[in-house]
Amino acid sequence: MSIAHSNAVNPLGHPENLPTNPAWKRGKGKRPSELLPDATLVKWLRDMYLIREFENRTAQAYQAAKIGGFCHLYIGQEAAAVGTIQSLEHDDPIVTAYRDHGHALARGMSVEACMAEMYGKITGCAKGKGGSMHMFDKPNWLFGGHGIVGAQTPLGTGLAFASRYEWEVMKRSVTGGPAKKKVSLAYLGDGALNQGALHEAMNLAGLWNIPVIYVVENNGYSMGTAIHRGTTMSEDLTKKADAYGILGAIIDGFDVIDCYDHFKPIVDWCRENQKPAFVDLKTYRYLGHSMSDPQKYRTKEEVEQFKGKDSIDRLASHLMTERKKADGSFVLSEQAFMQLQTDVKEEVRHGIELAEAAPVPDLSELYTDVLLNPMPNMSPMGEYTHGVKNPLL
Ligand SMILES: Cc1ncc(C[n+]2csc(CCOP(=O)(O)OP(=O)(O)O)c2C)c(N)n1
Ligand SMILES: [Mg+2]
Repeated sequence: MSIAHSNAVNPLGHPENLPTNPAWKRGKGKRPSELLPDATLVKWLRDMYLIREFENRTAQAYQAAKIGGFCHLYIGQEAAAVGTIQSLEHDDPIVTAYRDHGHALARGMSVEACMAEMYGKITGCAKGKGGSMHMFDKPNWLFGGHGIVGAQTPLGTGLAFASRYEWEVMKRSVTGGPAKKKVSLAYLGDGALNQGALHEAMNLAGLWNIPVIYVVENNGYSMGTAIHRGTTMSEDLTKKADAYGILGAIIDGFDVIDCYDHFKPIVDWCRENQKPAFVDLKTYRYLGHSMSDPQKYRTKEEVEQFKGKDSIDRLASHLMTERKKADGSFVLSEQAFMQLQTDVKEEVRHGIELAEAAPVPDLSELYTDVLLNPMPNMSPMGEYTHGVKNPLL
């Protein structure tokens, strides 16, 4: 007797029509980045350079004890945030882990709001109460910055579910305006791959066709644990997506153009079909896990090898020596690149100056924004709002 459990129908459709096999890869049509205005690519360069400069200045401020608590820098991974966020609409929600300054800046948060948050100042994006790991920016559709490894993945799934519910059931957006087809991104580190919450979320996303993309920022290490020592099938993580009937892809997250050209078709497909995806985005962090990490788990040569193909250098060189304007000249001159760097340095310096000068929150802030109960009369939780002391503490 044979018991057949297999479902013969491929839930994703014909392989030819999948966004992992876009037309440009089959020699038809242009790459998505070729269709963009030159100025857009220069803006990407600026965004990545801004993150790099911001992080270098953050390291200095941390060493000078101006920033307290945990602090995880994004240097090396800039192309991952910029390439993926640039593939979205501005009102597509995103949620990420604690290495979050790059996502916040790439989403449009000001240097001042981001730095003031780390300084614990009232002008910070979370009034100085969240710190480095908890960047939050509702106007820019960034729903945190989360310190518990993997905890943001069900939240990203919920954001995507809410968007689909608005579009399909409510036919309106609760934040105003008409409902539209959206995609949400839930970023996670490779260390979150083994968290149960991720697998519960992926199962629901696959089962209910929730338009969320799980973006694994695979920098090869979870603190000091190399990925192959921590998770199964590390050489092909898309097999984890297969298990839930979710489209999987491996993308170079170290080259912003390549990242965009491969990621954008996936975003478009998820939006159009309201389906989930899972992306193994290969990247690398140049610095330690956090500000205190002796890095005994990797060699200096390995770090140098990645620095040798740095994403900012690569894009700058592409714009200065390969990509041409309509008039035949290169898109970026050496002088314009130098000016860009000077402007960014000034922007960061000014933002830090404002953050330093800003006041710390008043003590009364301890009791605001801590818990918001939308229906205080319908639940005993009402007692906890409006600054009432938690009786359990
Ligand atoms: C549930 C949980 N377990 C353990 C930790 C401690 N911890 C903080 S960061 C981290 C490593 C995560 O690495 P990865 O997800 O690869 O992110 P990366 O630091 O490389 O960006 C761990 C284990 C935590 N914050 N939450
Ligand atoms: Mg990692």
